[in-house]
Amino acid sequence: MLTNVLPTGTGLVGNAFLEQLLSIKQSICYNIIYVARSRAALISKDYSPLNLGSSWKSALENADEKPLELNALVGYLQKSPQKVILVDNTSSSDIADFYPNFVGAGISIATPNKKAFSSDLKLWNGLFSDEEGHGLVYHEATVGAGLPIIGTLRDMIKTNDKVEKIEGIFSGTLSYIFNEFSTIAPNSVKFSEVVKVAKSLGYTEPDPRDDLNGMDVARKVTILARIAGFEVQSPSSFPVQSLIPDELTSVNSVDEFMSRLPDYDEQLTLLKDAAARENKVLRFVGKVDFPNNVVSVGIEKYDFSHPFASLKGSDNVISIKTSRYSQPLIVQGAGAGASVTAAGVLGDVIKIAERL
Ligand code: NHO
Repeated sequence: MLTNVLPTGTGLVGNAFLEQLLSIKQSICYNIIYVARSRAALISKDYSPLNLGSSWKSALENADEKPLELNALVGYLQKSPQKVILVDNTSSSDIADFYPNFVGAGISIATPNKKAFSSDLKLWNGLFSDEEGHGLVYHEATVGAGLPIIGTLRDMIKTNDKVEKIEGIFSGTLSYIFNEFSTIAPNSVKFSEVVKVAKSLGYTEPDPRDDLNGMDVARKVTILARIAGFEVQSPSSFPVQSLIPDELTSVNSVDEFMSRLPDYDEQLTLLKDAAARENKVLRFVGKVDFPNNVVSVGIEKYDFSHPFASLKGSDNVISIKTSRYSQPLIVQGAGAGASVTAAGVLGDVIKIAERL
């Protein structure tokens, strides 16, 4: 069997994805007919596989074609003699907003791009359909990178289990920061010191406020809540605690933000010390709580014996309590990084190809 695959976006994840796709041996043959980055593309006009060896990066660097405009891309894909899978490894909102046009034209999508799934509810509602001729959409890597979270939750819903509570640590960056800041063994480390180390190790976004504002977690919680049946309008329609002091939200430079952050350590130190006196640690979590009708993102306290308290490094963890799993199902492991994220996307490509 042949499936045509179109990786779009060759950054950290896209690069790892292509390396992994080119190295797998499967009964299904994955033909790559289009590879695009922002300003250049390799396009197979006759739908024969592009000759991508180990030199695909320089071929793409030197490509003189521009990526197809999105309507033209749909037209090109509709004429493909084989079924096609669009792999969106970008963080583009324009491509995400266009997903309904792709799937409506029978084109399937695998992606780690959270935008389409965590923006307006109307966009989400236009993505999934069992109708004949509708493309399939798989997005396991939008939450927890390659960890089996979205597929597991969807299987629970399909088999008519009832989700009661989802609770988890969904940001690799904030996982690292809180695992170092609030530990079972007493420590006197300051919040700003940990943020500084995380930044120097490359664990944060270039501007750490993009992690500390809680919005990445809010997007992931929006996705999980919607799968579980909670009609969340958008990631800004429920409470999200920001870890950025109010006075520093509008500071222009990252350097100034980092140099002033220590002035605001006291509040989090008091919170950490109070938790420690109760034999608890602080963690930054997302929650979907059906009995209490609450979706939220923010700092919570957990007993030293709780699985979230012993988390290491930048691991993610999710706990799902359902009618069947009254003792919650727990999934834990590396939830950030290019290779595990790309593996999640590749797993989706394989699942789609097996269904086409
Ligand atoms: P990059 O490195 O910026 O690459 C994006 C590429 O897309 C660039 O090469 C750009 O040229 C291209 N591009 C942009 N617009 C385009 C267009 N219109 N046409 C063609 N190409 C276009 O970004 P990443 O890191 O490779 O990320 C790619 C996608 O994966 C994003 O949607 C991102 O949100 C998602 N993602 C990445 C990670 C990660 O580890 N890098 C994760 C999840 C999803 O598991 C990860 C995670 O959650 C990390 C998180 N920060 C955490 O938990 O702490």
